[in-house]
Amino acid sequence: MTVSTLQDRETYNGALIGCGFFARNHLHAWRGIEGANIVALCDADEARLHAAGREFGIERLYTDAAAMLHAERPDFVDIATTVASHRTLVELAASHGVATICQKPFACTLDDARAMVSACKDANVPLMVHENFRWQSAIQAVGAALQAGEIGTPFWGRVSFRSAFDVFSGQPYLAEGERFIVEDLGIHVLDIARFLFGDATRVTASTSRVNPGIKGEDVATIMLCHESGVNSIVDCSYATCLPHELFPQTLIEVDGSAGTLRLLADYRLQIHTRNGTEVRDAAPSMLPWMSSPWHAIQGSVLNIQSHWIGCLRSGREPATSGRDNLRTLALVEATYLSAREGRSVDVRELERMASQTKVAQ
Ligand code: NAD
Ligand code: 89V
Repeated sequence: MTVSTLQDRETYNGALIGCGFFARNHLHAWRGIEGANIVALCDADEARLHAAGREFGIERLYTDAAAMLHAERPDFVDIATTVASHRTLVELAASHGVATICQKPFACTLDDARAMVSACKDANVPLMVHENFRWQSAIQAVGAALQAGEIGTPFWGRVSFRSAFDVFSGQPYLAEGERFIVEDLGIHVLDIARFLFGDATRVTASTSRVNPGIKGEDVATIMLCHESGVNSIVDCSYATCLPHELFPQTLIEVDGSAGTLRLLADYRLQIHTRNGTEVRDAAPSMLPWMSSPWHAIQGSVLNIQSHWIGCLRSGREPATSGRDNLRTLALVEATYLSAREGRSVDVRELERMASQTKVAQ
């Protein structure tokens, strides 16, 4: 179904592929979004498929995505599988003319990602990457304050995620890949930096592994030069044991020409100007299906999926469209290249290269 034939509908029928750890959040959120109706589920693993069908009262269940798209002809498909299957599934959806949401990391390589964007463009179907972190209430509040010019023109920023939370029990595959924190979590933090400060042209990074029980890196420090003139630091760690575990909070510092902004622990947003200091509560809400500490992420899932329905209705391109996400993926790739070769990376040059460098496992 093309962008224009999807506009101005009351209800959109969706089908979800991948009923694993994170998909429950998608399904809970869809239930709360007016105009969204998930009619069918697919998972190659029958036990997971049937468990999700029972929990969410969805009866049309498939172990094969092509069979589901052929039989159901949904208005959109929500792909919540891990990255290895993304290109095949997005291209499958495009070949059926179905509007597509794809979880992050969008693709294994920049070339794959470009092919997926092209497939959806050629089929004239909308494509959104489920890049949800920028949709957290606190991150949106930071974006709104900067947009409103509350601290003047930003010139420096830091976007920081430091934790020792055990993500491996829920997502064991995270311990097994050659790459870990940049491709899984850094991708969100880099996307937040783009959301706040615009596209970056130069990346200088270093990475390391502290936890001996995993294969990939779990610490990354990244310096970005943005087109806007802002210089920012993106830092992330899953090896940081704090007296107050902050998972999954992202802390933010921005210095501007007329003041400073700080997103502090526990979602306190501090704005300081020559008129004084104000601290606002930017905490996410807690709906019955949400649970701490995940509620900030769960709220962002609700927000991004509501945005998707709004975009289908209006014909607008989603903020985190496939096209937009190519720029976030380029920063992931630039980070690994910079850390590996011990040099700064020109992002535009990297984008120009027909690169087969791996973005993700
Ligand atoms: P998971 O392994 O728990 O679930 C994936 C499911 O997809 C499995 O049940 C698997 O059987 C199924 N699957 C895989 N390929 C399939 C195919 N071709 N057809 C049908 N079913 C298929 O993974 P997860 O932890 O739920 O993660 C899924 C995605 O969500 C990942 O890309 C991950 O990075 C992302 N994620 C995002 C967030 C976030 O906040 N944005 C949080 C956690 C995970
Ligand atoms: O958002 C994610 O992709 C997750 C987590 C927040 C646990 O890192 O993997």
